[in-house]
Amino acid sequence: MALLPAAAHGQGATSKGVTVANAWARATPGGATIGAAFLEIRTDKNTSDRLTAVSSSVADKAEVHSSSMQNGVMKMRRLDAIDLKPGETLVLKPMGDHIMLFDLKQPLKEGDTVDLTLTFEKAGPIGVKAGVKGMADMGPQGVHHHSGGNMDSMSHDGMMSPDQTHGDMHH
Ligand SMILES: [Cu+2]
Repeated sequence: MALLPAAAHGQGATSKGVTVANAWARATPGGATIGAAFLEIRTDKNTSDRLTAVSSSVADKAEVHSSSMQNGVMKMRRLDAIDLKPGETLVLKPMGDHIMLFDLKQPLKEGDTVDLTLTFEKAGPIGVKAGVKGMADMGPQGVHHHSGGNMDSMSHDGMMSPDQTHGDMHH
C-alpha cells in the first residue's frame, strides 16, 4: 500500500482536531540571524486547545509574538501561549501575530523549505513545512502593505534588550 508524502505543501497537518496549514517563512537578508514565519491554525468545532511552544531545526529558538501599533510604532511582544477556541482559525501573518526564529543557522532563501513544529497542550506536536517567500511577500493570507507605521521603529517589549530588535528583517 503506497503512502502519500506527509504534509505536502499547503495541505497542512492535523492532529486531534487541530490543523496547521499555509505555513511560510520570509526570506532573510544576508547576515540576518532572525527570521519570521507565518501560518494558520484551525480548530474543529469540538476542539479547544492551546499552542504552547514552537520550534524549528533552522533556528536555535523560536517564539510566538504578537504585534500591535502603539502611537504609530509597531511593538512586538512574546506570547507564552495562544488559546484556541472551537471552530476558529487563527491566522499568523505579517503585521499580526507571527513566529519569530532566533539565531538562524543559515539565511532563509526564497524557494527553500524550513520545518516548523508547533506544540499544543492536547494535540501534541504538529510538524509542517514552510516555504520561504521573498522578503516583501505578504503571503497567502493576502494582507496588504501597511501604509501607516514606520517599520524601522519596530521594537520589542519585555524580555528583549533594545539592541535585539529585529527591525532589520522587516525592511
Ligand atoms: Cu517578533
